[in-house]
This record gives sequence, structure tokens and C-alpha cells, in this order.
Amino acid sequence: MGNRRLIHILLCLLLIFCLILSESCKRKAKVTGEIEEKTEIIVPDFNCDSAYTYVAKQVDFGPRVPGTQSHKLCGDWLVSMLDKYADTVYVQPFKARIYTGEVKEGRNIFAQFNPDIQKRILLCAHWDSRPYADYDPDPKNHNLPIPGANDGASGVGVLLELARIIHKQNISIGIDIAFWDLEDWGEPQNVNNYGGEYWCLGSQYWCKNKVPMFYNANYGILLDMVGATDATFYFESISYQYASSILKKTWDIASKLGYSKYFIPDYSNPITDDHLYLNTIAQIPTINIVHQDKTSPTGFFPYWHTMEDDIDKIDKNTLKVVGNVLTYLIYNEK
Ligand code: AHN
Ligand code: ZN
Repeated sequence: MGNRRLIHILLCLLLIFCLILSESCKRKAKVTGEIEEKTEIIVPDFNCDSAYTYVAKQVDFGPRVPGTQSHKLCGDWLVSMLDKYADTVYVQPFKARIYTGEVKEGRNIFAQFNPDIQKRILLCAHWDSRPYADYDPDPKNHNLPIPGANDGASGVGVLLELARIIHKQNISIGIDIAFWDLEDWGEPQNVNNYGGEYWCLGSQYWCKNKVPMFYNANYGILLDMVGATDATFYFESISYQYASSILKKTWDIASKLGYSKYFIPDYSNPITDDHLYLNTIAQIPTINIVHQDKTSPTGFFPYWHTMEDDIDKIDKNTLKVVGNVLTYLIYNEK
């Protein structure tokens, strides 16, 4: 009788113990869930109004043709903006020979966020603008400098807004923002063919003389003409040859965000642009997000290298699309 009672009591105790244990497990699970929620990545908002004002500001300086006052003042302004937002800013002055044999002076600007972190992404664009509107429909304009709102200023504007964002919200990886100079002094269309090597003089110089000296990045992204209405970005061949996984990752994010009308997962012609030298000389796998238009005679956005590449061609929606893709990409990298 006494034994049975004891067993009964022990069973009851065991039951109570089990109930308490299961309750505490449930609570623990809840707490872990809360922690997971807290560590979930919050992707900051890319402000396209701010990006737009950065584009307009550059255009307002006047054409950023190396050797001119507008170019100098705009360069000084870019350095001052990056000084405000980044941890370290390097300015690299250089001289380079253009296709005529003349020597021009330029400045590459290179800004670092979290310079001590190994994992790094290099984001870049050219900040100079083309000295001749050689594709303008009116031949009288062929020797005038283009306003370069899309070709030049748009990529820089998007990256300045990213710099502002990263300054405000910590990022867990290293980010570098490079603004290349003397990208757009390639030979005009009616001149002998020099084989393309006179484009991208600033990035070519940097790739051969890196600053900081032992710099490396896991991968790079070049922005070129990322501000026009209904821009279309393709798997450009050089990007595909050297960095297909980065292309795929970027275009997958765009598709997830509902931007497949802009980021079209289809192949397009190769372009001699800054990413070529980052891939071949610096050996940093780099893609080019560049507006290619398969229906336009030049293959680029319709106002490419014309006087019409002005601020009225810049569309905040496009800046927003590109900005959101980049922000999502970099804040989800570990
Ligand atoms: C060539 O036309 C060979 N490259 C185009 C690079 C470029 C100029 N991107 C903007 N402007
Ligand atoms: Zn150009």
C-alpha cells in the first residue's frame, strides 16, 4: 500500500517536472526567435532625391573635362564629400597620354569604409566627362564638351548617396568607392582607330599603381550611365567572362526586388570600360552595370556622347532601382 502511494507521488512529480521542462523550452525558443529577429539585416533606404541632387550638382559645375576649372572644382567637391562620409580618402594625381600624344593631368579619388576588414567590395564610376559630343546629330556640336549627366555624373551620384548611407548605418564588410578620372578622352569616331586603349586612362593608371599599395577586393562593380529613363542593363560580355557569378548574384537581387525590366538577364556586346582593366590588370573580378540599348545605333543609351546628355535625361526612378540593388547587395554580404 505504502509502496503504491510512493510510486503515485513519484509519477506525479515526474509529470510536473516534464511540464515545467517543456514550458521552459518553449520560452527559450521564443527568446531565440526574438534574437534572430533582432539580428535580421535591415537594408537602409536609398534616397533617390539625394542621389539626384548629387548628379545635378556635378552637372552644375559645367563639363568636367580634365584641364578645366569646372573639372578642378568638381573634383575638389567630390573629395570634400568623401572626406565627410568615408574613413579614409586617397587622392591619386597622375599624368596620362591621350590618343593625340598630348599629356593630360587627372586625379583618381579612392575612399575606404572599414579599411581594416579583409572582405571588401569595390564600387566605382568615372567622374570626368567627355570633351566632344562626337555622336551629336548636329555636326556643329562635335567639338563641344557634353554635359555628361548620365555619362559620368549618374554613377558618381549613386555612389555618393551610398557613401552617405554607409556613414549613417554601419556595414559589416569593407567598402571602397573609387571615382576614376580621364575615362572619356578616347579618340572621336572620325579619327583613325587607336584600338580602344585610350579610354579609361585613370583606371588603367590606378590598376598599375594601386593606392593603397597592396589593395585587393573580393569583387568590383562599375556603374556607367545608370540614370536615364527606362535604362536597360545586360550581361555585358566582359563582365560575364570575368565575373559571371557576381553578375548573376546582382541580377537575382534585382529580380527579387521586381526590377527585371531594368536588369535584363540576357547577354550583350563587350564594352571597353574601366572594368576591363580591373579584371585584366588588377585582377579584381568586376562587373559593369552599363546602360546598353540594342535598338540604338551606338549600342548605348540614345543620347550617348551628344549635347542632349543633360540633367533632364536623369530619372529618379532609375537611380532608385540601381541604388536599391546595390544597397541590398552590400548590406547582405557577410
Ligand atoms: C568605348 O566606346 C570603346 N567605350 C565606352 C566607354 C565609355 C565611354 N563609357 C562611357 N563613355
Ligand atoms: Zn562617355
